[in-house]
Amino acid sequence: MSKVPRRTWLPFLDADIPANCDTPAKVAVHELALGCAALGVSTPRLAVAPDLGEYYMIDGDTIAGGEPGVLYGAYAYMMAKAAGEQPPSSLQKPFYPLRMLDSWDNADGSVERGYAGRSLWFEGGKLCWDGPRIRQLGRMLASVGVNVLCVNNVNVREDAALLIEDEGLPELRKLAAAFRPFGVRLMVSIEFSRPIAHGMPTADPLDEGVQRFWRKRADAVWAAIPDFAGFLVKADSEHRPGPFTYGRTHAEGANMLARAIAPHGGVLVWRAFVYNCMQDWRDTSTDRPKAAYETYAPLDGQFDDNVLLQVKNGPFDFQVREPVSPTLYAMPRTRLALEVQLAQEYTGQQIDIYAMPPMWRELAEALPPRTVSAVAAVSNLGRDDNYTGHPFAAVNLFGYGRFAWDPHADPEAVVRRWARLSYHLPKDREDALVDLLMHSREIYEKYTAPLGLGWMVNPHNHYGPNPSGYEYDLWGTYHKANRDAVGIDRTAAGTGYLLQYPEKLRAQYATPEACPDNLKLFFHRLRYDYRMADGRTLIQRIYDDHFEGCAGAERMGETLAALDLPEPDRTEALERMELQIKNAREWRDVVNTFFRRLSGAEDEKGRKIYD
Ligand code: GCW
Repeated sequence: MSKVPRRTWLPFLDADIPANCDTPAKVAVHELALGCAALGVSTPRLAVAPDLGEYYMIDGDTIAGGEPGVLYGAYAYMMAKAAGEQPPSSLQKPFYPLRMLDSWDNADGSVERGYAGRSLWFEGGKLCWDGPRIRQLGRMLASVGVNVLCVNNVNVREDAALLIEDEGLPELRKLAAAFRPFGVRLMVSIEFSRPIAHGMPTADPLDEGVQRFWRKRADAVWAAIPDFAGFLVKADSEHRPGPFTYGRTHAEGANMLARAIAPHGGVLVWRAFVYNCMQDWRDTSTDRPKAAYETYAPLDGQFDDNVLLQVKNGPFDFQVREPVSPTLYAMPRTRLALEVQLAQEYTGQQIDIYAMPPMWRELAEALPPRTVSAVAAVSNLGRDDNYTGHPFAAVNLFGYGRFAWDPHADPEAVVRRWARLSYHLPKDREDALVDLLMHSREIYEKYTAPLGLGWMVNPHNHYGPNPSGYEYDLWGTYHKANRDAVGIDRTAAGTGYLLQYPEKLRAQYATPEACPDNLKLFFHRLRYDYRMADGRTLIQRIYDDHFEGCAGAERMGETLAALDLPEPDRTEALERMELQIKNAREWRDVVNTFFRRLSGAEDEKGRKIYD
């Protein structure tokens, strides 16, 4: 028998949704009856206007909208009431029409870069799930407007490839039916070379047999699931197969698949995460952050209309801080999707607290409006009781949905809304929790990778410090610290990466003086005695930031202990906080010792740095 699922930020919805609620409007009626009674507020009536689709409007006691608009409106109404705020009164429309969650779940039940337990819907090579838990998840996703779920890892392994084949489609169809009442459509990651597994001699996108193979597959998928969202592809990246094997471009590869699914209204999401992952560290002519732009910018205008090119927010790979990917500015004639990562691969692995909404706000401000037409987030979900490992990691799923709906929403208001819905703390404690979350990234950045220094992590698992861990490796991720200096010159005089930005953006990074401190060592190679704008030397800033970051983590521990969170969140959060503090001390001491040994520079404040 399944346990009652945790309610995360929707504690007032404390019963399962009956299986006969098979449309968003029926779910909305059920949820309003349940939630409004629990909250002691009047139950609005629904006016379904199919033309409105995802839009909704709350007017007095009526929620008008399409499907799933009325469901979004129902949650918006109840969440506002639960938070003691007014529901929105104007017509509500999402900024991005596609608000995707990409899970990196494998068919064997493991989750690549998963920090919240095993997969919620795979085990033993097959789809299988717990109904109440999936309905609770559907409720969570609909409450923040996520509308597409990619079911499997972009690294497609054998059993997952079967999802869209005759063996797998009946179960996929059932999962689609489970999420449909929540306005969530499914997507699947596919393997570019799949025709070969079916005995074909090639997967060349220009081969007619290959084109026929994919058309037939698409016909079968959409016959089983008419509202299926589309396919996601990782090609020619980290040893995945792709069009390069056949001397074809990524536009040729993507368009071939896009044409197979276009008659069904499907979208082909093609990831732009392509770089040389077999680099020789001695090779200074290759600079990994330049890779995506070099591959894709020349293809602007060549992708079909139903292709979405999905670009990670930064040019590397979800480091604590990166500049916005120049590819996002370079392709005005291509439909782009922005990819962010809720899974905290490099940002604390759902042990260390790291609230992302402030970071997404920076992104929204950096990107001109309508540069991207969709967003995707790598999921942080798993089978842990609380869905996200750390109970506070739920703020990132909640915040992501809010960001995808309205990228300009105030991040502090979003974080506060989540905190209030989840915990209902007295005002001073709520303030303390919001403050802790809002500063969590800054603190994490300081004790791990300040000043734009990425990649000092332990190889493979990516948790904990290892300053030289990736220094002589294949992945193109070097800081080149020596006894005098650290960082990479990526200006015109260096690797030339800076030249990939539009002219007016270049100036803000072009000189060490103009470049913001938090990206200085990403763009520049600086001597340890370089004077920062605040008068401190670079080496002193490295020491200070690591000491301050670690002290910040220790203070977070005190704040957390005084919050009096309800159980089991309190125990879960406190247990993880012990690990976070241990991690922060390790980072402080390892990184400071590394730089002191190299530079010979003493800490001006005489704090303990090891020999
Ligand atoms: O950096 C890498 C991650 C991989 C991931 C890859 C990607 C799914 O470490 O685990 O693979 O990014 O985004 O494709």
